[in-house]
Amino acid sequence: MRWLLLCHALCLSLLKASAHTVELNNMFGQIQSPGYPDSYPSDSEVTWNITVPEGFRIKLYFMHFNLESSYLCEYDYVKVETEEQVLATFCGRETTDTEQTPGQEVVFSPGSFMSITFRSDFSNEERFTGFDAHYMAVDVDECTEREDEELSCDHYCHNYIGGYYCSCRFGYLLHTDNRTCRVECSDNLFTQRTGVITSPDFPNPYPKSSECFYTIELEEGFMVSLQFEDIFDIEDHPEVSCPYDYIKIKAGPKVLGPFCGERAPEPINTQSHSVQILFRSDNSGENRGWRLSYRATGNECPEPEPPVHGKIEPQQTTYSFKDQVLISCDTGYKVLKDNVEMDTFQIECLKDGTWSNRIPTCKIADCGAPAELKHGLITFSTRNNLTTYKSEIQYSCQQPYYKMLHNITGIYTCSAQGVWMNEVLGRSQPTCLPVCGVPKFSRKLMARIFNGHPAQKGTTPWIAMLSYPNEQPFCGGSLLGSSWIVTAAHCLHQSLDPDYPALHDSDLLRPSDFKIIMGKHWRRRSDGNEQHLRVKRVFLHPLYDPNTFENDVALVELLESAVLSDFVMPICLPQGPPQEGDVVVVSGWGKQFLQRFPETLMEIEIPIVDHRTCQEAYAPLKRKVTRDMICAGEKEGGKDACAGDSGGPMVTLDKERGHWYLVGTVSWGEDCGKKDRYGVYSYIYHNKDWIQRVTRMRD
Ligand code: 4AZ
Repeated sequence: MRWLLLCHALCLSLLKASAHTVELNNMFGQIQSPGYPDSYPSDSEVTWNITVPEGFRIKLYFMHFNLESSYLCEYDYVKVETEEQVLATFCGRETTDTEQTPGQEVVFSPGSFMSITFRSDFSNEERFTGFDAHYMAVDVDECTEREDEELSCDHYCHNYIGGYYCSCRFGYLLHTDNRTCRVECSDNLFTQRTGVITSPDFPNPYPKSSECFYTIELEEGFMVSLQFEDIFDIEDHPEVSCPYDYIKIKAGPKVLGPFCGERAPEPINTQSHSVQILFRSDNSGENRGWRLSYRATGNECPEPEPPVHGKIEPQQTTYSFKDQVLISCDTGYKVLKDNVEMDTFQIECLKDGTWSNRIPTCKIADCGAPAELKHGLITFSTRNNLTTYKSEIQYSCQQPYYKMLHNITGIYTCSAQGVWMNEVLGRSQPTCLPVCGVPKFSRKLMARIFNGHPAQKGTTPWIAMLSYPNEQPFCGGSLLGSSWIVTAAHCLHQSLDPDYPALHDSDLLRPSDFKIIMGKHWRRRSDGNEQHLRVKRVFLHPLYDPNTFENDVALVELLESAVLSDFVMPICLPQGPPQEGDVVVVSGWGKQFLQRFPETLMEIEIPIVDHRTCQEAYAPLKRKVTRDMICAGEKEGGKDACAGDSGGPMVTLDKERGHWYLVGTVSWGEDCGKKDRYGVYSYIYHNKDWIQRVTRMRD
């Protein structure tokens, strides 16, 4: 008893001293009642504090359980708890007191901490063997088990052993809370005059933890008005004004809002051209957001009055700041602004409600005075010589000496663009070309006369006299156009040594060595119709041969054009070869029989001679008649050209076209008017291309 008493006092103090706490940090372990598997002592208290890492919980189960049984486990017990709550209290024996023993029950801690306390009271009537329990850390699947919505992932949850993490849908960013998904929405600039702005994802719930900035920035002078439309749903609080999510509007110095809830703000006229909108959301809530349309308006300008003969586009009922209108005029009219003509003119409504410019007027298109036409004249078809839109003028050439190239009408109309227009030539001018080969005075058909006969004045207006400055005539020629003379090359190449007539430049007549006289009839006298013309340049045919007289043709360019008249008119160039037997007229002031020169221009009418016949006639004399030569004359002789006639015209009438044309120029022959000796002429048709190239004359 002494021992017992002693023990009672000592053991109690000892046991009280054994009321201790064991800290456990392992991932698993075993805990047993004191003395296990022997019976546990009375008055004993042991606490095991098990701590496992965050993200784990503790699983506890019993392999053996044998404690004193009591009502509500008042005496001996095993209590399982966390810092906040008791998870289970066990006592009794597994065989008899199954109600309060753990049996197969497994206890889980909600968090990473579990405290197990074993306690025995002062008396044990029987022998109890205590308990044997095991614990282990088990993973928490935060993704499925988390009840606290405040802490769950906003979009996607990924569990791993000992923890979890969140991720976001495409287009979202994980907030620094590692849980909510926010959006990047701070760079929204609106510069158009109208637009619609919505919360992100509208009308789906807007993202959490986001701060969105929207800027409407227009030019000064505009005023932005805002109107919320459709759904308005921003997380609200019944007592506090917009504590979570809100929209705030800053316009100039004014700040409007915060706005939240389900009632949209009334339309707002900001009176400012620059508006900032802030939309903020916190990390919770599922609200659908908002949509607002904005419109920028400015001061109105008065309706512009279209000018007479003009219009204004676009036509609107009102015009306000920055609106532009285009002023254009009816066809045939031009916009006239500050004395400058243009097609259109644009004006703009300014911020003070005035137009940027006065409205211009419409002025009828004016083609101005038509350009003068050389050798032509202009007649106006409209009264008062009008040159405005639709006015008509008629160009005509000085008849009968000139005619219009291409035989066009010459009617020009003033176009809407203000230029004179012809239906064929467009805006280019007509050209007046000299009429050729139709003399005013037609020759009377003469009865056959011996030799030549004097020409009637004016019947050969194309004939040119080549004369030295001392008025001594030396050759003939023919007028082409108004500034060219065609003659014989040998007229301009006067070799000092007739036996070796090589082509030396020094043997060529220079322009100042001779002159051209047009309108000549009398050989030595003047009748007032002559024109003395100076020479500009001389062109010998490049294949002219002074030995054979091949290509005996030359062109003389006049320094001043001939004035066409009843007595001065060019000859036409041939359209084709003449026919054998065609009668040609040869004219000149050359020698007559008995070495006498005539008083006036003389002419003969002779037939073209077959080339072969001519060649044969000259064969005995060893003179070659080549393809560039053409012969004329009568077999029996008589009518012929002679010295001084060289270069002069041999012409015939083109009956089809009704004009005279140049067949040849007088070139050479054996003596003059001899039987079986024909006159040889430089064949113009053969060298027509060269003539047209040099003179730049067209057909
Ligand atoms: C000459 O000496 C010349 N019978 C011109 C023509 C004829 C003869 C001589 C043709 O210019």
